[in-house]
Amino acid sequence: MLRSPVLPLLKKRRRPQEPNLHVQHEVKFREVTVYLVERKMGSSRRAFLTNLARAKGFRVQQDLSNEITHVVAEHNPAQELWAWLRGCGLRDLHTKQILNITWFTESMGAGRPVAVETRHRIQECSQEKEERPEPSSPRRVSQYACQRRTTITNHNKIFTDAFEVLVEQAEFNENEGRCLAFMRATSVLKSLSGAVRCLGDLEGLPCLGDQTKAVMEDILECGKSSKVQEILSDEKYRALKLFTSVFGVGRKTAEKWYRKGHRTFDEVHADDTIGLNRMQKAGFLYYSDILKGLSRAEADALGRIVENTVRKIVPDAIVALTGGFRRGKECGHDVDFIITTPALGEHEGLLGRVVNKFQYQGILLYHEHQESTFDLTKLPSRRFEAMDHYEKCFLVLKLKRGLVEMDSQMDDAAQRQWRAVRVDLVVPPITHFAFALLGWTGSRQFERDLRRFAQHERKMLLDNHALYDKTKKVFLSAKTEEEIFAQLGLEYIPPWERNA
Ligand code: DCT
Ligand code: MG
Repeated sequence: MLRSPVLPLLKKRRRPQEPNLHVQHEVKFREVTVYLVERKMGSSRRAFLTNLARAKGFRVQQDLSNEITHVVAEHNPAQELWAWLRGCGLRDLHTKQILNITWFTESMGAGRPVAVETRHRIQECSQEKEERPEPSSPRRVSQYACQRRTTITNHNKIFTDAFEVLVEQAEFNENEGRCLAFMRATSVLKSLSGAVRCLGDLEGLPCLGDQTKAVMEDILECGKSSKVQEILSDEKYRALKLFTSVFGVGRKTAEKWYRKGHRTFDEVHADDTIGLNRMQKAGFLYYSDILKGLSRAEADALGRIVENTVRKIVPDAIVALTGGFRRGKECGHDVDFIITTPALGEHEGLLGRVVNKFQYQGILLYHEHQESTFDLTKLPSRRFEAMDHYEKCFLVLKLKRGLVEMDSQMDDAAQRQWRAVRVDLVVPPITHFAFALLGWTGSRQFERDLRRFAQHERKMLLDNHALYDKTKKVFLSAKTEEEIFAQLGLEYIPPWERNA
Protein backbone atom coordinates (compact mmCIF):
# COMPACT_ATOMS: atom_id res chain seq x y z
CA MET A 1 0.00 0.00 0.00
CA LEU A 2 1.34 3.42 -0.84
CA ARG A 3 -1.01 5.82 0.81
CA SER A 4 -4.30 5.81 2.54
CA PRO A 5 -7.19 6.15 0.12
CA VAL A 6 -8.63 9.11 1.96
CA LEU A 7 -7.93 12.40 0.28
CA PRO A 8 -6.68 14.89 2.82
CA LEU A 9 -9.39 17.35 1.87
CA LEU A 10 -11.70 15.39 4.03
CA LYS A 11 -11.78 17.46 7.19
CA LYS A 12 -12.80 14.77 9.59
CA ARG A 13 -11.30 11.38 9.00
CA ARG A 14 -13.92 8.75 9.31
CA ARG A 15 -13.26 5.08 9.25
CA PRO A 16 -14.23 3.99 5.79
CA GLN A 17 -17.06 1.54 5.92
CA GLU A 18 -15.51 -1.82 5.13
CA PRO A 19 -17.08 -3.55 2.18
CA ASN A 20 -18.40 -6.99 2.73
CA LEU A 21 -15.22 -8.92 3.20
CA HIS A 22 -16.80 -12.22 4.08
CA VAL A 23 -18.06 -13.02 0.61
CA GLN A 24 -15.30 -14.22 -1.69
CA HIS A 25 -16.08 -13.51 -5.33
CA GLU A 26 -14.33 -15.03 -8.26
CA VAL A 27 -12.19 -12.54 -10.17
CA LYS A 28 -13.27 -12.69 -13.80
CA PHE A 29 -11.32 -9.78 -15.25
CA ARG A 30 -7.73 -10.21 -14.19
CA GLU A 31 -6.40 -7.41 -16.38
CA VAL A 32 -8.36 -4.80 -14.43
CA THR A 33 -7.80 -3.73 -10.83
CA VAL A 34 -10.07 -0.93 -9.73
CA TYR A 35 -9.56 1.66 -7.03
CA LEU A 36 -12.49 3.87 -6.01
CA VAL A 37 -11.60 7.31 -4.67
CA GLU A 38 -13.55 7.84 -1.47
CA ARG A 39 -13.38 11.63 -1.49
CA LYS A 40 -16.74 13.06 -2.64
CA MET A 41 -18.04 9.53 -3.22
CA GLY A 42 -18.33 8.92 0.49
CA SER A 43 -17.47 5.78 2.37
CA SER A 44 -20.86 4.06 2.24
CA ARG A 45 -21.34 4.56 -1.50
CA ARG A 46 -17.78 3.40 -2.01
CA ALA A 47 -18.46 0.26 0.02
CA PHE A 48 -21.66 -0.38 -1.95
CA LEU A 49 -19.95 0.05 -5.33
CA THR A 50 -17.05 -2.11 -4.20
CA ASN A 51 -19.39 -4.96 -3.31
CA LEU A 52 -21.32 -4.53 -6.54
CA ALA A 53 -18.19 -4.66 -8.68
CA ARG A 54 -16.75 -7.61 -6.79
CA ALA A 55 -20.00 -9.50 -7.20
CA LYS A 56 -19.66 -8.94 -10.95
CA GLY A 57 -16.15 -10.38 -10.97
CA PHE A 58 -14.12 -7.16 -10.83
CA ARG A 59 -11.08 -6.94 -8.64
CA VAL A 60 -11.42 -3.84 -6.42
CA GLN A 61 -8.66 -2.85 -4.03
CA GLN A 62 -9.17 -0.81 -0.90
CA ASP A 63 -5.74 0.81 -1.02
CA LEU A 64 -4.08 2.73 -3.79
CA SER A 65 -1.07 0.76 -4.96
CA ASN A 66 1.00 0.15 -8.07
CA GLU A 67 -1.26 -2.81 -8.87
CA ILE A 68 -4.22 -0.56 -9.62
CA THR A 69 -5.01 -0.19 -13.31
CA HIS A 70 -8.25 1.86 -13.13
CA VAL A 71 -8.75 4.72 -10.67
CA VAL A 72 -12.39 5.79 -10.52
CA ALA A 73 -13.50 9.08 -9.02
CA GLU A 74 -16.84 10.76 -8.67
CA HIS A 75 -17.30 14.57 -8.55
CA ASN A 76 -13.61 15.24 -7.82
CA PRO A 77 -12.19 18.37 -9.44
CA ALA A 78 -9.58 17.15 -11.95
CA GLN A 79 -6.81 19.40 -10.69
CA GLU A 80 -7.29 18.31 -7.12
CA LEU A 81 -7.43 14.64 -8.03
CA TRP A 82 -4.37 14.75 -10.24
CA ALA A 83 -2.38 16.71 -7.70
CA TRP A 84 -3.24 14.11 -5.11
CA LEU A 85 -2.39 11.21 -7.40
CA ARG A 86 0.93 12.76 -8.27
CA GLY A 87 1.69 13.06 -4.59
CA CYS A 88 0.94 9.40 -3.89
CA GLY A 89 4.28 8.16 -5.19
CA LEU A 90 2.80 5.65 -7.66
CA ARG A 91 5.04 4.08 -10.24
CA ASP A 92 3.93 4.72 -13.84
CA LEU A 93 0.97 6.90 -12.97
CA HIS A 94 0.58 7.72 -16.65
CA THR A 95 -0.08 4.12 -17.59
CA LYS A 96 -3.10 4.03 -15.30
CA GLN A 97 -6.62 4.88 -16.36
CA ILE A 98 -7.93 7.81 -14.35
CA LEU A 99 -11.66 7.67 -14.92
CA ASN A 100 -14.91 9.25 -13.96
CA ILE A 101 -17.78 7.21 -12.60
CA THR A 102 -19.43 6.81 -16.03
CA TRP A 103 -16.87 4.16 -16.99
CA PHE A 104 -17.68 2.30 -13.81
CA THR A 105 -21.49 2.44 -14.17
CA GLU A 106 -21.32 1.47 -17.83
CA SER A 107 -19.04 -1.43 -16.93
CA MET A 108 -21.43 -2.55 -14.21
CA GLY A 109 -24.29 -2.35 -16.70
CA ALA A 110 -22.36 -4.36 -19.27
CA GLY A 111 -21.19 -6.86 -16.68
CA ARG A 112 -17.61 -6.43 -17.94
CA PRO A 113 -15.02 -3.64 -18.11
CA VAL A 114 -16.04 -1.48 -21.09
CA ALA A 115 -13.35 -0.05 -23.34
CA VAL A 116 -12.07 3.27 -22.06
CA GLU A 117 -13.08 6.22 -24.20
CA THR A 118 -11.93 9.83 -23.97
CA ARG A 119 -15.22 10.86 -22.36
CA HIS A 120 -14.50 8.48 -19.49
CA ARG A 121 -11.15 10.01 -18.75
CA ILE A 122 -10.48 12.64 -16.13
CA GLN A 123 -8.06 14.75 -18.08
CA GLU A 124 -4.85 15.76 -16.46
CA CYS A 125 -4.61 19.49 -15.78
CA SER A 126 -2.77 21.72 -18.19
CA GLN A 127 1.02 21.60 -18.39
CA GLU A 128 1.20 24.99 -16.76
CA LYS A 129 -0.61 23.71 -13.74
CA GLU A 130 1.46 20.60 -13.68
CA GLU A 131 4.72 22.48 -13.71
CA ARG A 132 3.58 24.77 -10.99
CA PRO A 133 4.87 23.61 -7.63
CA GLU A 134 2.18 21.95 -5.65
CA PRO A 135 1.95 23.99 -2.52
CA SER A 136 -0.77 22.10 -0.84
CA SER A 137 0.40 18.86 -2.42
CA PRO A 138 -2.75 17.07 -1.39
CA ARG A 139 -0.84 14.19 0.03
CA ARG A 140 -2.04 13.85 3.52
CA VAL A 141 -0.24 16.56 5.51
CA SER A 142 0.06 15.69 9.17
CA GLN A 143 -0.99 18.11 11.88
CA TYR A 144 2.28 17.18 13.62
CA ALA A 145 5.49 18.87 12.49
CA CYS A 146 7.39 15.70 13.39
CA GLN A 147 5.57 13.91 10.57
CA ARG A 148 6.41 16.56 8.01
CA ARG A 149 9.72 17.12 6.28
CA THR A 150 10.73 20.76 6.43
CA THR A 151 14.00 21.89 4.93
CA ILE A 152 15.44 25.40 5.25
CA THR A 153 13.90 26.34 1.91
CA ASN A 154 10.75 28.25 2.70
CA HIS A 155 8.57 28.98 -0.33
CA ASN A 156 6.06 30.90 1.72
CA LYS A 157 8.22 33.44 3.52
CA ILE A 158 5.86 36.26 2.62
CA PHE A 159 3.21 34.60 4.81
CA THR A 160 5.42 33.12 7.50
CA ASP A 161 7.17 36.46 8.12
CA ALA A 162 3.77 38.00 8.70
CA PHE A 163 2.72 35.14 10.98
CA GLU A 164 5.91 35.49 12.97
CA VAL A 165 4.92 39.07 13.80
CA LEU A 166 1.52 37.81 14.91
CA VAL A 167 3.17 35.10 17.03
CA GLU A 168 5.40 37.65 18.69
CA GLN A 169 2.48 39.97 19.35
CA ALA A 170 0.49 37.09 20.84
CA GLU A 171 3.49 36.17 23.02
CA PHE A 172 3.78 39.74 24.26
CA ASN A 173 0.08 39.67 25.10
CA GLU A 174 0.39 36.22 26.68
CA ASN A 175 -2.29 34.95 24.34
CA GLU A 176 -1.20 31.35 24.26
CA GLY A 177 -3.94 30.02 22.00
CA ARG A 178 -3.41 32.62 19.32
CA CYS A 179 0.33 32.20 19.59
CA LEU A 180 0.08 28.45 19.08
CA ALA A 181 -2.36 28.83 16.19
CA PHE A 182 -0.01 31.10 14.24
CA MET A 183 3.05 29.00 15.13
CA ARG A 184 1.38 25.86 13.80
CA ALA A 185 0.20 27.63 10.66
CA THR A 186 3.72 28.98 10.08
CA SER A 187 5.13 25.53 10.46
CA VAL A 188 2.70 23.95 7.97
CA LEU A 189 3.43 26.65 5.38
CA LYS A 190 7.17 26.12 5.82
CA SER A 191 6.77 22.44 4.99
CA LEU A 192 5.14 23.05 1.60
CA SER A 193 7.07 22.28 -1.55
CA GLY A 194 5.81 25.37 -3.34
CA ALA A 195 4.38 28.84 -2.85
CA VAL A 196 0.72 29.25 -2.02
CA ARG A 197 -0.82 31.30 -4.85
CA CYS A 198 -4.46 31.28 -3.82
CA LEU A 199 -6.53 30.24 -0.83
CA GLY A 200 -7.67 27.17 -2.77
CA ASP A 201 -4.13 25.87 -2.48
CA LEU A 202 -4.71 25.51 1.26
CA GLU A 203 -7.49 22.99 0.95
CA GLY A 204 -6.85 19.93 3.03
CA LEU A 205 -3.97 21.44 4.96
CA PRO A 206 -4.14 21.20 8.74
CA CYS A 207 -3.68 24.04 11.24
CA LEU A 208 -4.93 26.79 8.94
CA GLY A 209 -8.01 28.35 10.47
CA ASP A 210 -10.09 31.34 9.51
CA GLN A 211 -7.79 33.80 11.28
CA THR A 212 -4.71 32.62 9.44
CA LYS A 213 -6.54 32.43 6.14
CA ALA A 214 -7.80 35.99 6.52
CA VAL A 215 -4.22 37.23 6.94
CA MET A 216 -3.10 35.22 3.92
CA GLU A 217 -5.98 36.52 1.83
CA ASP A 218 -4.92 40.05 2.65
CA ILE A 219 -1.35 39.29 1.57
CA LEU A 220 -2.47 37.56 -1.61
CA GLU A 221 -4.63 40.54 -2.52
CA CYS A 222 -2.53 43.49 -1.34
CA GLY A 223 0.96 42.09 -0.90
CA LYS A 224 0.78 42.74 2.82
CA SER A 225 -1.48 42.27 5.78
CA SER A 226 -3.11 45.34 7.26
CA LYS A 227 -3.26 43.62 10.64
CA VAL A 228 0.48 42.98 10.60
CA GLN A 229 1.19 46.54 9.44
CA GLU A 230 -0.84 47.82 12.33
CA ILE A 231 1.17 45.73 14.80
CA LEU A 232 4.49 46.79 13.28
CA SER A 233 3.66 50.41 13.91
CA ASP A 234 2.21 49.79 17.36
CA GLU A 235 4.23 51.61 20.01
CA LYS A 236 4.07 48.85 22.59
CA TYR A 237 5.00 46.11 20.12
CA ARG A 238 7.96 48.15 18.89
CA ALA A 239 9.24 48.82 22.39
CA LEU A 240 8.89 45.21 23.53
CA LYS A 241 10.50 43.98 20.34
CA LEU A 242 13.42 46.33 20.87
CA PHE A 243 13.92 45.48 24.55
CA THR A 244 13.67 41.71 24.06
CA SER A 245 16.32 41.90 21.35
CA VAL A 246 18.83 42.38 24.17
CA PHE A 247 20.46 39.17 25.41
CA GLY A 248 19.09 38.58 28.90
CA VAL A 249 15.93 40.64 28.53
CA GLY A 250 12.77 38.57 28.50
CA ARG A 251 9.16 39.53 27.95
CA LYS A 252 8.50 40.37 31.62
CA THR A 253 11.45 42.74 31.93
CA ALA A 254 10.59 44.39 28.63
CA GLU A 255 7.01 44.91 29.79
CA LYS A 256 8.26 46.42 33.06
CA TRP A 257 10.45 48.91 31.20
CA TYR A 258 7.60 49.75 28.86
CA ARG A 259 5.27 50.38 31.82
CA LYS A 260 7.82 52.73 33.27
CA GLY A 261 7.28 54.74 30.12
CA HIS A 262 10.50 53.79 28.33
CA ARG A 263 10.61 53.34 24.59
CA THR A 264 14.33 53.47 23.82
CA PHE A 265 17.58 52.07 25.23
CA ASP A 266 18.68 55.58 26.18
CA GLU A 267 15.60 55.97 28.34
CA VAL A 268 16.30 52.63 30.04
CA HIS A 269 19.93 53.57 30.68
CA ALA A 270 18.93 56.97 32.06
CA ASP A 271 16.59 55.41 34.63
CA ASP A 272 18.55 54.83 37.89
CA THR A 273 15.74 52.73 39.32
CA ILE A 274 16.57 50.06 36.79
CA GLY A 275 19.31 47.67 37.82
CA LEU A 276 20.63 45.47 35.05
CA ASN A 277 21.75 41.95 35.86
CA ARG A 278 25.08 40.55 34.57
CA MET A 279 23.52 38.96 31.53
CA GLN A 280 21.70 42.15 30.53
CA LYS A 281 24.87 44.18 31.02
CA ALA A 282 26.67 41.83 28.63
CA GLY A 283 23.65 42.03 26.34
CA PHE A 284 23.96 45.81 26.06
CA LEU A 285 27.73 45.76 25.90
CA TYR A 286 27.84 43.42 22.89
CA TYR A 287 24.44 44.35 21.54
CA SER A 288 25.18 44.95 17.88
CA ASP A 289 27.53 41.97 17.54
CA ILE A 290 25.02 39.61 19.11
CA LEU A 291 22.14 41.05 17.11
CA LYS A 292 23.99 40.29 13.88
CA GLY A 293 24.03 36.61 14.71
CA LEU A 294 26.50 34.16 13.24
CA SER A 295 27.27 32.71 9.86
CA ARG A 296 27.90 29.04 9.23
CA ALA A 297 31.63 29.73 8.74
CA GLU A 298 31.68 31.38 12.16
CA ALA A 299 29.80 28.48 13.70
CA ASP A 300 32.36 26.09 12.19
CA ALA A 301 35.23 28.15 13.57
CA LEU A 302 33.63 28.06 17.00
CA GLY A 303 33.16 24.32 16.63
CA ARG A 304 36.91 23.95 16.17
CA ILE A 305 37.63 26.14 19.20
CA VAL A 306 35.17 24.26 21.43
CA GLU A 307 36.35 20.86 20.26
CA ASN A 308 40.05 21.65 20.71
CA THR A 309 39.44 23.04 24.16
CA VAL A 310 37.28 20.13 25.31
CA ARG A 311 39.61 17.48 23.88
CA LYS A 312 42.57 18.98 25.75
CA ILE A 313 40.73 18.00 28.91
CA VAL A 314 39.09 14.73 27.83
CA PRO A 315 40.70 13.50 24.60
CA ASP A 316 37.83 11.25 23.57
CA ALA A 317 35.04 13.68 24.52
CA ILE A 318 32.13 14.02 22.11
CA VAL A 319 31.36 17.53 20.83
CA ALA A 320 28.21 17.68 18.73
CA LEU A 321 26.97 20.74 16.89
CA THR A 322 23.26 21.10 17.46
CA GLY A 323 20.53 23.79 17.19
CA GLY A 324 19.79 25.55 13.92
CA PHE A 325 23.21 24.92 12.37
CA ARG A 326 22.73 21.17 12.68
CA ARG A 327 19.48 21.64 10.77
CA GLY A 328 21.44 23.21 7.95
CA LYS A 329 20.70 26.87 8.65
CA GLU A 330 23.16 29.34 7.17
CA CYS A 331 22.89 31.76 10.08
CA GLY A 332 21.75 31.69 13.67
CA HIS A 333 21.47 33.83 16.76
CA ASP A 334 23.89 31.53 18.59
CA VAL A 335 25.74 28.22 18.19
CA ASP A 336 24.64 25.31 20.32
CA PHE A 337 26.92 22.41 21.25
CA ILE A 338 26.35 19.26 23.23
CA ILE A 339 29.38 17.92 25.02
CA THR A 340 29.67 14.53 26.67
CA THR A 341 32.17 11.81 27.43
CA PRO A 342 32.10 8.11 26.51
CA ALA A 343 32.93 7.22 30.12
CA LEU A 344 29.92 7.88 32.33
CA GLY A 345 30.82 10.31 35.09
CA GLU A 346 33.75 11.84 33.27
CA HIS A 347 31.50 14.66 32.03
CA GLU A 348 31.10 15.95 35.57
CA GLY A 349 33.14 19.07 36.17
CA LEU A 350 34.16 19.20 32.51
CA LEU A 351 32.20 22.34 31.66
CA GLY A 352 33.81 24.40 34.42
CA ARG A 353 37.23 23.41 33.13
CA VAL A 354 36.28 24.29 29.56
CA VAL A 355 35.12 27.74 30.63
CA ASN A 356 38.35 28.26 32.60
CA LYS A 357 40.30 27.44 29.48
CA PHE A 358 38.30 29.99 27.48
CA GLN A 359 39.15 32.54 30.11
CA TYR A 360 42.81 31.58 29.94
CA GLN A 361 42.72 31.90 26.14
CA GLY A 362 41.33 35.42 26.62
CA ILE A 363 38.12 34.73 24.70
CA LEU A 364 35.60 34.61 27.53
CA LEU A 365 33.45 37.76 27.51
CA TYR A 366 30.53 36.46 29.55
CA HIS A 367 29.25 33.20 30.96
CA GLU A 368 26.36 31.98 32.98
CA HIS A 369 26.95 28.53 34.31
CA GLN A 370 23.97 26.43 35.37
CA GLU A 371 24.75 23.43 37.50
CA SER A 372 23.05 20.18 36.69
CA THR A 373 19.73 19.60 38.43
CA PHE A 374 19.38 16.33 36.63
CA ASP A 375 17.51 13.85 38.77
CA LEU A 376 16.18 10.67 37.25
CA THR A 377 13.51 10.32 39.91
CA LYS A 378 11.86 13.57 38.72
CA LEU A 379 11.43 12.31 35.19
CA PRO A 380 9.69 12.57 32.88
CA SER A 381 8.57 16.16 32.93
CA ARG A 382 5.11 17.04 31.75
CA ARG A 383 6.10 20.64 31.20
CA PHE A 384 6.84 20.67 27.51
CA GLU A 385 8.52 24.03 27.44
CA ALA A 386 10.55 23.48 30.58
CA MET A 387 14.27 23.96 30.35
CA ASP A 388 16.10 20.69 30.80
CA HIS A 389 18.14 19.80 33.85
CA TYR A 390 21.56 19.25 32.31
CA GLU A 391 24.58 21.25 33.29
CA LYS A 392 24.92 24.06 30.77
CA CYS A 393 26.58 27.36 30.07
CA PHE A 394 25.39 30.41 28.18
CA LEU A 395 28.41 32.22 26.83
CA VAL A 396 29.54 35.27 24.95
CA LEU A 397 32.88 34.50 23.34
CA LYS A 398 35.36 36.57 21.45
CA LEU A 399 35.67 35.23 17.92
CA LYS A 400 38.98 36.43 16.61
CA ARG A 401 39.62 37.66 13.10
CA GLY A 402 41.53 35.14 11.04
CA LEU A 403 39.90 32.09 12.58
CA VAL A 404 36.90 32.25 10.30
CA GLU A 405 37.01 31.38 6.64
CA MET A 406 35.41 34.18 4.58
CA ASP A 407 34.79 36.32 7.65
CA SER A 408 32.75 39.01 5.95
CA GLN A 409 30.99 39.94 9.19
CA MET A 410 34.33 41.14 10.56
CA ASP A 411 34.70 43.75 7.84
CA ASP A 412 33.12 46.57 9.77
CA ALA A 413 34.46 50.08 9.81
CA ALA A 414 36.03 49.66 13.22
CA GLN A 415 38.34 46.98 11.84
CA ARG A 416 38.23 45.27 15.18
CA GLN A 417 40.24 42.13 15.65
CA TRP A 418 37.31 40.18 17.06
CA ARG A 419 33.57 40.14 17.50
CA ALA A 420 31.30 38.89 20.25
CA VAL A 421 29.25 35.76 19.59
CA ARG A 422 26.73 33.76 21.58
CA VAL A 423 27.47 30.12 22.33
CA ASP A 424 25.46 27.60 24.36
CA LEU A 425 27.11 24.47 25.77
CA VAL A 426 25.04 21.63 27.24
CA VAL A 427 26.52 18.62 29.01
CA PRO A 428 24.29 15.57 29.42
CA PRO A 429 25.61 12.20 30.60
CA ILE A 430 26.34 9.86 27.69
CA THR A 431 23.33 7.71 28.67
CA HIS A 432 21.01 10.60 27.73
CA PHE A 433 22.96 11.97 24.80
CA ALA A 434 20.40 10.98 22.13
CA PHE A 435 17.53 12.68 23.98
CA ALA A 436 19.58 15.83 24.57
CA LEU A 437 20.68 15.89 20.93
CA LEU A 438 17.14 15.46 19.67
CA GLY A 439 15.83 18.14 22.02
CA TRP A 440 18.53 20.67 21.28
CA THR A 441 18.46 20.19 17.54
CA GLY A 442 14.99 21.76 17.39
CA SER A 443 13.31 23.43 15.76
CA ARG A 444 11.19 24.46 18.68
CA GLN A 445 8.02 23.66 16.76
CA PHE A 446 9.40 20.29 15.74
CA GLU A 447 10.15 19.52 19.40
CA ARG A 448 6.78 20.76 20.57
CA ASP A 449 5.02 18.51 18.10
CA LEU A 450 7.23 15.52 18.89
CA ARG A 451 6.10 15.81 22.48
CA ARG A 452 2.49 16.41 21.53
CA PHE A 453 2.59 13.43 19.18
CA ALA A 454 4.17 11.24 21.87
CA GLN A 455 1.51 12.18 24.36
CA HIS A 456 -1.62 12.20 22.22
CA GLU A 457 -0.85 9.48 19.71
CA ARG A 458 1.31 7.12 21.77
CA LYS A 459 0.51 7.86 25.42
CA MET A 460 4.17 8.52 26.00
CA LEU A 461 6.04 11.39 27.55
CA LEU A 462 9.09 12.76 25.84
CA ASP A 463 11.45 15.48 26.93
CA ASN A 464 15.15 16.31 26.56
CA HIS A 465 16.00 13.54 29.04
CA ALA A 466 13.86 10.52 28.37
CA LEU A 467 10.91 8.76 26.79
CA TYR A 468 8.34 7.24 29.10
CA ASP A 469 5.60 4.81 28.14
CA LYS A 470 2.62 5.68 30.33
CA THR A 471 0.74 2.51 29.48
CA LYS A 472 3.57 0.13 30.27
CA LYS A 473 4.95 2.46 32.95
CA VAL A 474 8.51 2.08 31.71
CA PHE A 475 11.26 4.32 30.38
CA LEU A 476 12.24 3.45 26.82
CA SER A 477 15.95 3.69 26.31
CA ALA A 478 17.58 4.91 23.12
CA LYS A 479 21.18 5.39 22.10
CA THR A 480 20.46 7.27 18.91
CA GLU A 481 17.87 9.67 17.56
CA GLU A 482 16.79 6.97 15.11
CA GLU A 483 15.94 4.73 18.05
CA ILE A 484 13.81 7.45 19.64
CA PHE A 485 11.83 7.90 16.41
CA ALA A 486 11.46 4.12 16.20
CA GLN A 487 10.23 3.89 19.80
CA LEU A 488 7.65 6.52 18.93
CA GLY A 489 6.62 4.63 15.80
CA LEU A 490 7.63 7.59 13.66
CA GLU A 491 9.42 7.66 10.37
CA TYR A 492 12.91 9.04 10.98
CA ILE A 493 13.29 12.69 10.01
CA PRO A 494 16.91 13.80 9.62
CA PRO A 495 17.97 17.11 11.22
CA TRP A 496 17.93 19.08 7.96
CA GLU A 497 14.24 18.23 7.55
CA ARG A 498 13.29 19.42 11.05
CA ASN A 499 13.09 23.13 10.20
CA ALA A 500 9.44 23.21 11.13
N1 DCT B 1 15.83 24.26 23.33
C1 DCT B 1 15.37 23.53 24.40
N2 DCT B 1 15.13 24.13 25.56
C2 DCT B 1 15.37 25.45 25.69
C3 DCT B 1 15.87 26.20 24.63
C4 DCT B 1 16.10 25.57 23.46
O1 DCT B 1 15.13 22.34 24.27
N3 DCT B 1 15.11 26.02 26.83
C5 DCT B 1 16.04 23.59 22.09
C6 DCT B 1 15.06 23.96 21.02
C7 DCT B 1 15.86 24.51 19.90
C8 DCT B 1 17.29 24.27 20.28
O2 DCT B 1 17.30 23.94 21.64
C9 DCT B 1 18.20 25.43 20.02
O3 DCT B 1 17.63 26.62 20.54
P1 DCT B 1 17.95 28.01 19.86
O4 DCT B 1 19.40 28.22 19.75
O5 DCT B 1 17.16 29.03 20.58
O6 DCT B 1 17.27 27.83 18.46
P2 DCT B 1 17.89 27.53 17.05
O7 DCT B 1 16.94 26.63 16.40
O8 DCT B 1 19.30 27.09 17.18
O9 DCT B 1 17.80 28.91 16.34
P3 DCT B 1 18.90 30.06 16.22
O10 DCT B 1 19.45 29.88 14.87
O11 DCT B 1 18.14 31.31 16.36
O12 DCT B 1 19.91 29.85 17.28
MG1 MG C 1 20.79 28.14 18.22
